[in-house]
Amino acid sequence: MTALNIGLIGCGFMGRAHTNAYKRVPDFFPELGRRPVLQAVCARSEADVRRFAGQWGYASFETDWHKLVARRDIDAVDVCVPNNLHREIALAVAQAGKMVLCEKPLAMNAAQGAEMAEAVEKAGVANMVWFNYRRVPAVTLAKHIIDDGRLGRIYHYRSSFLQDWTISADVPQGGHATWRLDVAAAGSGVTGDLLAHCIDTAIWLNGDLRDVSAMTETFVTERVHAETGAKQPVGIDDACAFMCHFANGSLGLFESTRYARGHKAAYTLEINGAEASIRWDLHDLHRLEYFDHRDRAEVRGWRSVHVTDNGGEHPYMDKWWAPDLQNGYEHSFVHQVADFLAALEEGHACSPTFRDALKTQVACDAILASAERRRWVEIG
Ligand code: SOE
Repeated sequence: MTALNIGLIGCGFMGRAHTNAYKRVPDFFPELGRRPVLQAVCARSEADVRRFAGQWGYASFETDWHKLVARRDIDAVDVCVPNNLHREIALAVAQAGKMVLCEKPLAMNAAQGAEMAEAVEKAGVANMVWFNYRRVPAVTLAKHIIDDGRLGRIYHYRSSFLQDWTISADVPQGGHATWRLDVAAAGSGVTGDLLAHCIDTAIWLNGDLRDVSAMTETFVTERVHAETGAKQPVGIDDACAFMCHFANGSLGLFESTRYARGHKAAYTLEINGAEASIRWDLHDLHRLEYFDHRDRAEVRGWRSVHVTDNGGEHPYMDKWWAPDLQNGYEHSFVHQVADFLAALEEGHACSPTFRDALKTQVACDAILASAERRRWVEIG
């Protein structure tokens, strides 16, 4: 196995999720010719990065990302920092001729995303964005079912991502764990953070969006900034709902909020076709619900497919345990790394590339513009 030396920038929640994936892949996908090696991790705080490197097994650490990008012993850079740093780092990585794996959303806005997509394409470097939910086996199975044409003509796509962690006005904006509330670091609120997941999956399963009509709300309009200690206006959207037309003629309905009391990460999707429907819920991520109108009437009804068959019927599951033994959230990242490595070997791109993820970024910009202007916005 050839080594693929990883340089990770950022050691928060996603740094852990991605590192776990790099570590698991060689054990569970031994047929792959490339093996991720935890070569270096970078974060601004020396104490934090030293602890992270020791705990997760990185060979070395840096406190300046420029140094990590310049190192000759790094093949691929994983960008796991707040959104406002994605562009600058990704451009530098591309210029250094290295592979780049970027946390979602791709950028702060579509203009930045377009610049990043052009940069990696010009440099000819492998690139990918971490929209991990595509690689939950039940969601991948949904893709196979749709591509087989089993739903028939698709009429409706419905999706939501609900949370409740920012209801208290005491939650600060900015800083280590709460940069997602600071518009200068995040670019937007739930639109870029949560709806971006829903949109990426929707485009993958159901094709491009044609136009959008959206509303957003900011329920808490001032919060203390964790870095300055001062109370500052909140610039992000706390909630966003939008409807859209897809290019295939179906109608879409999407909702996301951090104010749905009782919900922590309630990502759901449902697709209704002329012949069959499917639905999926992150709370029960190993199940795909399926209804087929062609079934005999006596037995017709929603069935809950436990996506655990390991005989090749259910995506990725032949790599894991035994039928009926399910997997979870972290496996979606393992699968994404495995697909990236397989694509490298086979000499093709691994979706979502920066170019693919730019479509989601364009949709997010259109959604925010529509909410601001209170009218439909076409997606170019
Ligand atoms: C926000 O709470 C968050 O962690 C997102 O940033 C992730 O992308 C999502 O998968 C779970 O929720």
